[in-house]
Amino acid sequence: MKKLLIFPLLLLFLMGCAAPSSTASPGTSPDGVSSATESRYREGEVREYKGARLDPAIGPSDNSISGIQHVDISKYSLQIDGLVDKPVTLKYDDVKALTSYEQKITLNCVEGWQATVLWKGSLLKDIMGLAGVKDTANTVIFHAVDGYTTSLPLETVIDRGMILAYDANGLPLPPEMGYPFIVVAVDKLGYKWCRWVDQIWLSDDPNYRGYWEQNGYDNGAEVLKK
Ligand SMILES: Nc1nc2c(c(=O)[nH]1)N[C@H]1C(S)=C(S)[C@@H](COP(=O)(O)O)O[C@H]1N2
Ligand SMILES: [Mo]
Repeated sequence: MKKLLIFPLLLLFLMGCAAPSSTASPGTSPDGVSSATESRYREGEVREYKGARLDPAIGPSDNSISGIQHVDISKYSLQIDGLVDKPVTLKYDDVKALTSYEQKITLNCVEGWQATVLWKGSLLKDIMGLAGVKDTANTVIFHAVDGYTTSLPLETVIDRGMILAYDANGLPLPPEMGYPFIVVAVDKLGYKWCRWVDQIWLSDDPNYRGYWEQNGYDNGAEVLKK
């Protein structure tokens, strides 16, 4: 991961040195976007929102526990279960049928990269509401098709208006970023952004530890404000 980051940076630095200062270096476009970043934008991807630049929805490298997952949407379903009145099983279109919200939010990975992306999706509150959340629930546990899990306090999910996103920068979420769904865990570190989510489990265990949390990562995972 670190090596992968250093190489393009070094390349850019060298190209910057070689180019005359009056013209853009060959590695950057006129607005200063590196060619390495440029190549990660997909065709038709929105690159700007209200005057601010958006990063490519596909990150600089994949760091998933079992590689990129390719979900067959005809076989896919999302289960809402645990401390609910009635467990429900939703198809992709059931989630998309709910009121949609757009949020420009930055994903911060502990490895040092970040991506500001325009996400679009349905409120987790609305999705969980379809099953009816019991009063005893205080923790939301996300499970994904690769066996990954992570959790968030129910209150935080609701107070921050967190969405389950299906679009990124105006296009359906790419497999790399969790198609069909990613949790947009506002102000939480990257490992709370569960991708390829296929189950939302309501729990009363605030000490539940997901995959990286069991491996020593902080369960709070707040992004420190500069
Ligand atoms: N299902 C699943 N979701 C996941 C992960 C994973 O391995 N599996 N990795 C997490 C981590 S550590 C980060 S930073 C973000 C973005 O992962 P990336 O660095 O592989 O792009 O996805 C998160 N969600
Ligand atoms: Mo991460």
